[in-house]
Amino acid sequence: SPAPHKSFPFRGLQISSFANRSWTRTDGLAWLGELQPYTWRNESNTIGFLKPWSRGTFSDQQWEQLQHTFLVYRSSFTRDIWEFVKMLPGDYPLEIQVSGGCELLPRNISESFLRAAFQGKDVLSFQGMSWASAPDAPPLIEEVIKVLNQDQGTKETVHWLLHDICPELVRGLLQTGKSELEKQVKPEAWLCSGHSPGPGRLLLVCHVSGFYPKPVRVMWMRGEQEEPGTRQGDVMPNADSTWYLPVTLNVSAGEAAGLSCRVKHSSLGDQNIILYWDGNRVS
Ligand code: J81
Repeated sequence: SPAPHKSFPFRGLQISSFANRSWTRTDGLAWLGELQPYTWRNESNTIGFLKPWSRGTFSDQQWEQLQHTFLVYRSSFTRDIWEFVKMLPGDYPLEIQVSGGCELLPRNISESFLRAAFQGKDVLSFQGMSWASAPDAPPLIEEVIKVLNQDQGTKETVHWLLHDICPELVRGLLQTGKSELEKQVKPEAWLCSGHSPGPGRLLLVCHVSGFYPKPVRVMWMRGEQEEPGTRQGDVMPNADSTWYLPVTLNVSAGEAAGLSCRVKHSSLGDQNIILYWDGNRVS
């Protein structure tokens, strides 16, 4: 199984839009770490497997049971929301996002969560054996919670999904998806100067690309000292499921010589990539 210090949180997401009294759709997706094994589009009655290892170690029969549970849930959820809207003040359009999942921790412990957001704000979560409102949730949520907490069957199902099914699913996926989850791809790096920030100044850019997994550390250095003005850009996806990150430093033209860019990544072991800025370059 993967190195114990690496964690692969599992997150299922549900996005439900209620445009008006008759139009609604619910889409689902799930992530294990930075990989997406499942999708569930509104148009489909089955959860789609996006990876050859998405089945994990569950049997066909276990998947059928899960599939059925989620199909019943999707239609009941939609019906429940129509009912809540009739009962409560407030109007369309409505956006409801539900996220839930689990993470395996050392010593065979696992942690699970389930929460829901209404119009983009957290409103409720599942705690222990019952539903609870989020801090600052609007008063109407208390009414929703009262109704939800009367349904013992659903509370038991949610508890079973979060505390039995989720960790078991993840344990299986860590086995079947091991090689992709543990994949390591080395970055390449190159230096450029970007658009000049002003007279007599240079924007040095250290481009780092093609690495996997996502965590990476890139620093502009003078000798052994990290330059405090180092600015991390956004980590962006390449088309081949590796990552790209630009890291910049704004310096006066006279101070560029002697600077270097250092890249640390798990695929490189202790072998950092170090590129020196050529003080004589014309760019
Ligand atoms: C307007 C503001 C809205 C705020 C956001 C709401 C967040 C919703 C959270 N609640 C739910 O997700 C539950 C919705 C469905 C649930 O209420 C039940 O209708 C549904 C069906 O239950 C009935 O059949 C069950 C057997 O199939 C049991 O017998 C149950 O007692 C009975 O009432 N429940 C389920 O489908 C259970 C599965 C829930 C899985 C949740 C995963 C996210």
